Amino acid sequence: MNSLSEIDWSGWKAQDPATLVFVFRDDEILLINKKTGLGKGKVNGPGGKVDPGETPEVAAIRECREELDITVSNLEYCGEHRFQFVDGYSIHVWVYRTRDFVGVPTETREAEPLWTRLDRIPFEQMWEDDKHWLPMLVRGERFQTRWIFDGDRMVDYAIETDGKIEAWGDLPSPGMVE
Ligand code: 6U4
Repeated sequence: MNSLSEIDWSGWKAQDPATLVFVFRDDEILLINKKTGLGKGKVNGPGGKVDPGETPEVAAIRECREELDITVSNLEYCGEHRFQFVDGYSIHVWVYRTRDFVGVPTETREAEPLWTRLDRIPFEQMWEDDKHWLPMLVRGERFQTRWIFDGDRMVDYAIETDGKIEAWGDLPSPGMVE
Protein backbone atom coordinates (compact mmCIF):
# COMPACT_ATOMS: atom_id res chain seq x y z
CA MET A 1 0.00 0.00 0.00
CA ASN A 2 1.74 3.13 -1.26
CA SER A 3 -0.95 5.64 -1.93
CA LEU A 4 -4.12 7.08 -0.41
CA SER A 5 -5.93 6.25 -3.64
CA GLU A 6 -5.65 2.52 -2.88
CA ILE A 7 -8.04 2.93 0.07
CA ASP A 8 -11.84 3.25 -0.07
CA TRP A 9 -12.06 6.16 2.37
CA SER A 10 -15.86 6.35 2.15
CA GLY A 11 -16.13 3.00 3.92
CA TRP A 12 -13.04 3.42 6.09
CA LYS A 13 -13.44 2.84 9.82
CA ALA A 14 -10.47 2.79 12.16
CA GLN A 15 -9.73 -0.04 14.54
CA ASP A 16 -9.15 2.48 17.32
CA PRO A 17 -10.66 5.91 17.97
CA ALA A 18 -8.23 8.17 19.86
CA THR A 19 -7.54 11.76 20.87
CA LEU A 20 -4.79 14.37 21.10
CA VAL A 21 -4.92 17.54 23.21
CA PHE A 22 -2.70 20.63 22.96
CA VAL A 23 -2.70 22.99 25.94
CA PHE A 24 -1.40 26.53 25.44
CA ARG A 25 0.03 28.97 28.02
CA ASP A 26 1.26 32.33 26.72
CA ASP A 27 3.67 31.43 23.90
CA GLU A 28 4.17 27.85 25.06
CA ILE A 29 2.54 24.55 24.19
CA LEU A 30 2.34 21.54 26.51
CA LEU A 31 3.90 18.50 24.88
CA ILE A 32 4.79 15.15 26.42
CA ASN A 33 7.54 12.65 26.22
CA LYS A 34 5.40 9.57 25.63
CA LYS A 35 6.57 6.69 27.80
CA THR A 36 4.05 3.96 26.84
CA GLY A 37 1.77 2.82 23.99
CA LEU A 38 1.83 3.75 20.32
CA GLY A 39 4.53 6.37 19.71
CA LYS A 40 6.48 5.48 22.87
CA GLY A 41 9.73 7.49 22.95
CA LYS A 42 8.30 10.26 20.78
CA VAL A 43 7.27 13.77 21.70
CA ASN A 44 3.54 14.31 21.21
CA GLY A 45 0.52 15.88 22.84
CA PRO A 46 -1.28 14.06 25.63
CA GLY A 47 -4.08 11.77 24.49
CA GLY A 48 -4.92 8.15 23.89
CA LYS A 49 -7.59 5.73 22.88
CA VAL A 50 -11.28 6.44 23.36
CA ASP A 51 -12.82 3.85 25.69
CA PRO A 52 -16.17 2.19 24.83
CA GLY A 53 -19.05 4.51 25.74
CA GLU A 54 -16.89 7.65 25.82
CA THR A 55 -17.09 10.59 23.44
CA PRO A 56 -13.71 11.73 22.08
CA GLU A 57 -13.94 14.89 24.21
CA VAL A 58 -14.56 12.95 27.43
CA ALA A 59 -11.69 10.63 26.52
CA ALA A 60 -9.41 13.61 25.86
CA ILE A 61 -10.13 15.05 29.32
CA ARG A 62 -9.57 11.66 30.98
CA GLU A 63 -6.26 11.11 29.17
CA CYS A 64 -4.93 14.51 30.31
CA ARG A 65 -5.75 13.49 33.89
CA GLU A 66 -4.14 10.07 33.54
CA GLU A 67 -1.04 11.22 31.70
CA LEU A 68 -0.32 14.61 33.31
CA ASP A 69 -2.63 14.95 36.31
CA ILE A 70 -4.28 18.10 34.93
CA THR A 71 -7.94 18.83 34.26
CA VAL A 72 -8.49 20.51 30.91
CA SER A 73 -11.69 22.32 29.91
CA ASN A 74 -13.15 24.37 27.06
CA LEU A 75 -11.62 22.08 24.46
CA GLU A 76 -11.76 23.52 20.95
CA TYR A 77 -12.19 20.92 18.23
CA CYS A 78 -9.38 21.38 15.67
CA GLY A 79 -9.89 18.45 13.33
CA GLU A 80 -9.40 14.75 12.73
CA HIS A 81 -6.59 12.54 11.51
CA ARG A 82 -7.16 9.20 9.80
CA PHE A 83 -4.06 7.01 10.00
CA GLN A 84 -3.84 3.78 8.01
CA PHE A 85 -0.78 1.62 8.67
CA VAL A 86 0.37 -0.77 5.94
CA ASP A 87 0.27 -3.70 8.41
CA GLY A 88 -3.52 -3.24 8.65
CA TYR A 89 -3.72 -1.22 11.88
CA SER A 90 -5.71 2.02 11.75
CA ILE A 91 -6.43 4.83 14.17
CA HIS A 92 -8.78 7.83 13.93
CA VAL A 93 -7.64 10.74 16.08
CA TRP A 94 -9.81 13.65 17.22
CA VAL A 95 -7.66 16.71 17.99
CA TYR A 96 -8.38 19.53 20.44
CA ARG A 97 -6.68 22.62 21.83
CA THR A 98 -7.32 24.73 24.90
CA ARG A 99 -5.85 27.40 27.16
CA ASP A 100 -7.87 26.25 30.16
CA PHE A 101 -6.59 23.74 32.66
CA VAL A 102 -6.31 23.22 36.40
CA GLY A 103 -3.34 21.61 38.12
CA VAL A 104 0.37 21.38 37.48
CA PRO A 105 1.42 19.03 34.68
CA THR A 106 3.20 16.23 36.48
CA GLU A 107 5.20 13.26 35.26
CA THR A 108 3.33 9.95 35.41
CA ARG A 109 4.02 6.37 34.36
CA GLU A 110 2.74 7.29 30.87
CA ALA A 111 4.20 10.73 30.18
CA GLU A 112 6.68 13.44 31.07
CA PRO A 113 5.36 17.01 30.56
CA LEU A 114 7.37 19.35 28.33
CA TRP A 115 6.34 23.01 28.23
CA THR A 116 7.76 24.06 24.89
CA ARG A 117 8.12 27.45 23.24
CA LEU A 118 6.06 27.61 20.08
CA ASP A 119 9.15 28.46 18.03
CA ARG A 120 11.05 25.47 19.50
CA ILE A 121 8.68 22.59 18.82
CA PRO A 122 10.96 19.53 18.38
CA PHE A 123 9.42 18.19 15.19
CA GLU A 124 12.41 15.89 14.65
CA GLN A 125 11.38 13.98 17.82
CA MET A 126 7.71 13.78 16.82
CA TRP A 127 5.66 11.66 14.42
CA GLU A 128 6.52 12.61 10.84
CA ASP A 129 3.05 14.01 10.21
CA ASP A 130 3.13 16.53 13.05
CA LYS A 131 5.19 19.17 11.23
CA HIS A 132 2.50 19.29 8.57
CA TRP A 133 -0.52 19.97 10.79
CA LEU A 134 0.62 21.21 14.22
CA PRO A 135 1.44 24.67 12.78
CA MET A 136 -2.14 24.76 11.47
CA LEU A 137 -3.48 23.96 14.92
CA VAL A 138 -1.35 26.75 16.43
CA ARG A 139 -2.69 29.19 13.82
CA GLY A 140 -6.26 28.12 14.53
CA GLU A 141 -6.90 26.41 11.20
CA ARG A 142 -9.13 23.36 11.18
CA PHE A 143 -8.03 20.26 9.31
CA GLN A 144 -9.20 16.86 8.06
CA THR A 145 -6.25 14.66 7.22
CA ARG A 146 -5.46 11.18 5.92
CA TRP A 147 -2.13 9.39 6.22
CA ILE A 148 -0.52 6.10 5.30
CA PHE A 149 2.31 4.95 7.55
CA ASP A 150 4.68 2.03 7.25
CA GLY A 151 5.71 1.74 10.90
CA ASP A 152 7.28 5.11 11.68
CA ARG A 153 7.63 6.12 8.03
CA MET A 154 5.03 8.30 6.35
CA VAL A 155 4.14 6.95 2.91
CA ASP A 156 1.42 9.29 1.66
CA TYR A 157 -0.88 11.99 3.01
CA ALA A 158 -3.57 14.54 2.25
CA ILE A 159 -4.64 17.56 4.29
CA GLU A 160 -7.89 19.42 3.79
CA THR A 161 -8.38 22.68 5.64
CA ASP A 162 -11.72 23.19 7.17
CA GLY A 163 -11.98 26.86 8.04
CA LYS A 164 -10.66 28.84 10.97
CA ILE A 165 -11.25 28.57 14.68
CA GLU A 166 -10.91 31.76 16.64
CA ALA A 167 -7.54 33.50 16.36
CA TRP A 168 -5.41 33.76 19.48
CA GLY A 169 -3.45 36.82 18.44
CA ASP A 170 0.22 36.97 17.58
CA LEU A 171 1.79 33.69 18.56
CA PRO A 172 5.34 32.89 17.49
CA SER A 173 5.48 30.84 14.35
CA PRO A 174 6.03 27.10 14.95
CA GLY A 175 7.70 26.84 11.59
CA MET A 176 6.82 26.38 7.98
CA VAL A 177 4.43 23.76 6.70
CA GLU A 178 6.11 22.02 3.81
P1 6U4 B 1 -2.91 2.11 25.90
O1 6U4 B 1 -1.58 1.49 25.68
O2 6U4 B 1 -3.97 1.64 24.97
O3 6U4 B 1 -3.35 2.22 27.33
P2 6U4 B 1 -3.46 4.82 25.20
O4 6U4 B 1 -2.78 6.00 25.86
O5 6U4 B 1 -4.93 4.66 25.41
O6 6U4 B 1 -2.59 3.59 25.54
P3 6U4 B 1 -2.09 5.08 22.79
O7 6U4 B 1 -1.01 5.73 23.54
O8 6U4 B 1 -1.79 3.85 22.02
O9 6U4 B 1 -3.32 4.85 23.66
O10 6U4 B 1 -2.81 6.15 21.81
C1 6U4 B 1 -2.28 6.51 20.66
C2 6U4 B 1 -1.91 7.98 20.74
O11 6U4 B 1 -0.98 8.22 19.72
C3 6U4 B 1 -3.07 8.93 20.50
O12 6U4 B 1 -2.93 10.04 21.37
C4 6U4 B 1 -2.87 9.37 19.06
C5 6U4 B 1 -1.40 9.28 18.92
N1 6U4 B 1 -0.92 9.03 17.57
C6 6U4 B 1 -0.94 7.86 16.91
N2 6U4 B 1 -0.38 7.99 15.68
C7 6U4 B 1 0.02 9.29 15.59
C8 6U4 B 1 0.67 10.03 14.59
N3 6U4 B 1 1.05 9.51 13.42
N4 6U4 B 1 0.91 11.34 14.86
C9 6U4 B 1 0.55 11.90 16.03
N5 6U4 B 1 -0.07 11.20 17.01
C10 6U4 B 1 -0.33 9.94 16.78
O13 6U4 B 1 0.79 13.09 16.22
